[in-house]
Amino acid sequence: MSIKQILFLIVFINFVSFGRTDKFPDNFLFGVATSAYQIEGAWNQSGKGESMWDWFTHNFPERIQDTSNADIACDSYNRYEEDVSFLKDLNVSFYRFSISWPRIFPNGQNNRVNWEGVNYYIAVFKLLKEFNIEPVVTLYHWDLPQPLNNLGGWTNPLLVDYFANYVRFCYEQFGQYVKYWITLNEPQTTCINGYSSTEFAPGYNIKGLGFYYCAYVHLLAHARAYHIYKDEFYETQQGKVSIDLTMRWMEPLNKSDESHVLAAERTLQFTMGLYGHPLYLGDWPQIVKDNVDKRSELQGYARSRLPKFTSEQIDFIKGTNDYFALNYYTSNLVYPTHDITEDLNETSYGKDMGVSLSIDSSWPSSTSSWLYNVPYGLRSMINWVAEQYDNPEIFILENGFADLHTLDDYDRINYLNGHLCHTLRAINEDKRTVIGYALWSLMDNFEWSDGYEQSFGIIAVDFSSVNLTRTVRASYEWYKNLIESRTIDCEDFE
Ligand code: PNW
Repeated sequence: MSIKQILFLIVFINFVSFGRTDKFPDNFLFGVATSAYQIEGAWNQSGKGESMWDWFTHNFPERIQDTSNADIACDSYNRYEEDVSFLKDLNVSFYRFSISWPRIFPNGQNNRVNWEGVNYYIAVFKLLKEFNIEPVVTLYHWDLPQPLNNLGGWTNPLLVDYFANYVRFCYEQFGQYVKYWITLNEPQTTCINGYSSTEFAPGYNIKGLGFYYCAYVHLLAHARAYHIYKDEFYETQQGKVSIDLTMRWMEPLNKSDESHVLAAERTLQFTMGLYGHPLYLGDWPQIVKDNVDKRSELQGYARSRLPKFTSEQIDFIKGTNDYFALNYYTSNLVYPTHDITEDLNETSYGKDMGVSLSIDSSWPSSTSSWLYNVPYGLRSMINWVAEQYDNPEIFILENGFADLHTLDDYDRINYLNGHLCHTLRAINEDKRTVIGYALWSLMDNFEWSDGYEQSFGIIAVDFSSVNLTRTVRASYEWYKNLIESRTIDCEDFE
């Protein structure tokens, strides 16, 4: 080989292996996400009522890792101008945040309006508009007014009416600013952690029932909120309405064992399918009906633990997702454990699925016990959703990584890079429609039962300082650069 040929080879190898960058489509939306309870603080300021998370953290501090609460949190209620200045600096297309129901209706009902709370959100909307940042608005991110929790919260179908009154008011007051609405955030997470475990508010461990009743009421409330928008507001406001669904990707432990493949699919149906099926195909997934009805009968229940939808309700829920709001954080391995006719003494949704979950020891961990870095799981999840529900427009509205407050957060950058590369592959190679991506989170905040121990922010918040000092992390600069260049290096993320 001549010197010339060798030189050419070196240049060529460099070009293919180091110089490769991938570009996001011009209309792909980049944003960041937060939620009211996690950042606002001001828990009883200016007329706000008590939420079930206020009640939960004040009454059961031992359920939170560091016994903390979000009474003050990032104090964004008083510091939103500073927070929005970071959004402007990042140059995001959109900001996903949530409205606190008890800040609008202190007792949960529309007989008393807290106008100071309404004006706070209007001020935020106006500031975002000034900087050309699209608001993506979650109507409910887990902070239920406590008086409604006292009535049974998300197990009480009457909640559908209260939620309807609340969302109608929000559409009236804020609708002129909003093109993307999210009715409810991640019911899967709260229905497991809050109604089948004591980990999250309200901490009602209603084994084998809470999981399904909570899903039932959430779906009816979402559909009602969707129809109200379509019937009363769409014509003038022209926005889109979705429910935000989260999922871990479920990988069979042994891919060549058919029973493992079936176990993984069954788990996807019991988690994502429990919501996706009623929304896109109508009614609960067949496997959920078969398993829960059968086990309930064998356990001697007079009626199935799975509440039934009437045919009117099935039609009412079907077709009520204008886009697919998808959150993805991590994956699990799945294997079958028992036949559903066995182990009848234990009543739980886990037993109804007949599976167990584990993880692959090669998956890099985060500092959070449940969060492993599995980027291909996001691509698999996007493809599963697209195949099951006929290619909906997918908007990734949460994805992020936990660490212990480090400023040089290269593990986070690595996580985000991998997940964005797999998103691009889903777009370019699998031809899926993914319209945007929200990084969780703009800044460190109250991480539910982990308190302030785990940090998800690309901006660090010093919770011990008087001014709750915000400091940008390495990942902030990385994301800012990505938003500007719209390109990403995916060489290491095969
Ligand atoms: C989401 N999981 O919760 C919530 O929407 C956010 O409020 C939260 O701060 C963020 O993710 C990080 O936790 C999740 O176990 C909680 O797979 C748990 C899981 C997923 C999402």
